[in-house]
Amino acid sequence: MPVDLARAAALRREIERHNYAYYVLDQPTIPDAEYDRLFRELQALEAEHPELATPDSPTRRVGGKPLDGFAPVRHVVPMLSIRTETDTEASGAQAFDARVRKELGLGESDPPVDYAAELKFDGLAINLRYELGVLVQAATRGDGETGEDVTQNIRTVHAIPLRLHADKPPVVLEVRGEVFMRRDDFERYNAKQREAGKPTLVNPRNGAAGSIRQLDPAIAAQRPLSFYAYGLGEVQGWTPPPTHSATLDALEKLGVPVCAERITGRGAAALIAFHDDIAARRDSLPFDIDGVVYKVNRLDLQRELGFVTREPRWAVAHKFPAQEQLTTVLGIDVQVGRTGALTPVARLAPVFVGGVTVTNATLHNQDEIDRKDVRVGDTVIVRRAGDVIPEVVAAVIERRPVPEPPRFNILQSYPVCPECGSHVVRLEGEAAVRCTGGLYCPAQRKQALLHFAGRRAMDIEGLGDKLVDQLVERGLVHSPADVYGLGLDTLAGLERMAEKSAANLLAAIEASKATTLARFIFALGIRNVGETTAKDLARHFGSLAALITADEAGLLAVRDVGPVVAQSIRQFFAEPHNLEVVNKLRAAGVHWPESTGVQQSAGILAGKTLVLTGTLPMLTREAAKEMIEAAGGKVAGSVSKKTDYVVAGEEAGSKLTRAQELGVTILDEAGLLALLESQEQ
Ligand code: 5U1
Repeated sequence: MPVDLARAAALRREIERHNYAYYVLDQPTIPDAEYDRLFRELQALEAEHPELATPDSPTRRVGGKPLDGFAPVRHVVPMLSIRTETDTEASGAQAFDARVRKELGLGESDPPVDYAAELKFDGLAINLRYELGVLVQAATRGDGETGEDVTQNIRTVHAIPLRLHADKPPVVLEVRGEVFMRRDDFERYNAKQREAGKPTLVNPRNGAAGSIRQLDPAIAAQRPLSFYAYGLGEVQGWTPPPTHSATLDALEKLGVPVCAERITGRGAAALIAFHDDIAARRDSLPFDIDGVVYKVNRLDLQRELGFVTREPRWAVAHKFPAQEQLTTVLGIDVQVGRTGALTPVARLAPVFVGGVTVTNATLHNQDEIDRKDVRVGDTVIVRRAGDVIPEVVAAVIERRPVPEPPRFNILQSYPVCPECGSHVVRLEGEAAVRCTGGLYCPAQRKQALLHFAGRRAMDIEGLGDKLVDQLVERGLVHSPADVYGLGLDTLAGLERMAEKSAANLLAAIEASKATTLARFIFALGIRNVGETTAKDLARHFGSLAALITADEAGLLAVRDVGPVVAQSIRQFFAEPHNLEVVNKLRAAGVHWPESTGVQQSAGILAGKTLVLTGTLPMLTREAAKEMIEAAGGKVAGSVSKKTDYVVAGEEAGSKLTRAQELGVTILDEAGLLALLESQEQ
């Protein structure tokens, strides 16, 4: 054998061995880089000697030229469909067993029938034709008599062997099974697409079916598909074992993927046990299934039972309740969560899905609504899997009413919170639209109270979640200010509250009135204002009034306060409902020592904005920033007309040019230091 030919054959064998280990056994044998090296070597050999390329070469898995259409393939052995039972109880298995026994002429005293049971995969049925062990054709089921030739796309499915693992392979072996997409592959693929701003797949099933029907195999090659075999078509030159389960074992030995979730057992009881086991574990399987399949295990009995129309009498599919259905969006409401996030919820025409009637489904947030383009009046796919809350998977655009309903925008439809009437905002960089009435909104009441009473906030010992639940649910507390109006009798009347603990709580409430400005700011629960920011704000402004009236520039002058935090603070105090609660708290006696803060300390750079660019000879950027801020200045990221000084070091780039264009004063490090020193004198 010429050297190249032998090397190509060896590479093909080795690469396919690694493929099998990785995609079928899920046990990678070599690092990706090494695999890539082998693959490239084979590609190079085949490019140099096209005569070396064989139909079973792994290089054919990357997808060939786009097709004009799929050629028809007539199935030598028709691809039958399967009788389906949708009832959820044991009756499906019992009825099947009773029918089988009757057809086989078995009486009550005859032994139970041996069955095989396996999963019904939610994908696309495929016939793989191997001739002398080499995959020569792959076809869809079509109408059962004639399918479509999808060989090019099927070659891209790494789990499908291009050559069977056998020294003496059958002359012809047709393997039947399902191409599907695992859930994790589906999620990963969609995440990648989303990141690249490309279209996503609706669900794993569509992902599998759509990929195989792709006319461009290069696109199919990018979709992560899997395959499991469940039966045979035409066979020549091979005698299958006498049972279905042993046939699947034999296929597995030939390198064909077969799902391990299968059993054999006697009588209806074994089938019922399998059904119940899989039904309980359905949501934790790595791929979607739509039920289980029961089969008479002995192939001679299968032959004896034969077919009715296009369905074998020896098999039945026991379907689980569908996890996806179509329905109509009647309207879109919002629900206000504990943190004030407004979650859009589609109100749906009632539909039975995942075993329950669904009338609402979450739309998550505005970005999801935009991405899925869901509108009122649309026909949508609704999914409910296990205990997960139902969600709208996609809108069926072809069924959109004419004229088109408008796009749905939360901020436009809900300018104020439906729970409390406070204004509603979407902060920069956040997916959620939020109610700003944090202290006042009933939806946020419990959360706000717990936070307010927390150890690092007002530190009201004893006011924990059980108590907060009772106080809110009995309508005793509407906002944190009401806590200071609670009396001993009221507290003592609560569940699990004795007189003593009520008195202790009352004392803790009283003691909390004397606090610090930092704690009070933190206790307000302003979004994005944590304990450290609260301290910085208190130190900087010195009084609550100064904080409340601070404009954006004033807030941005505080250490570590960026535009998002500044916006959160401004929005919080712009909401009259919040100010009302703050006033009530002060009226109730909450107090702290006030100071003038550091904002008025007129440093040499007070009110000035500086931009740092390039590398300074001595000072690090952080050190320069600290010195500027200590002198009352603010460091900004970009140069504008409002910039007072640009401090330029070495390799200063576009910021320096911009400063020159705008006529902004430019300093070097020495100039900056001189300016700062002039203050100290
Ligand atoms: N697991 C499995 N799925 N499935 C689907 N076995 C199986 N068998 C089928 C079908 C349509 O048909 C044969 C019973 C002919």
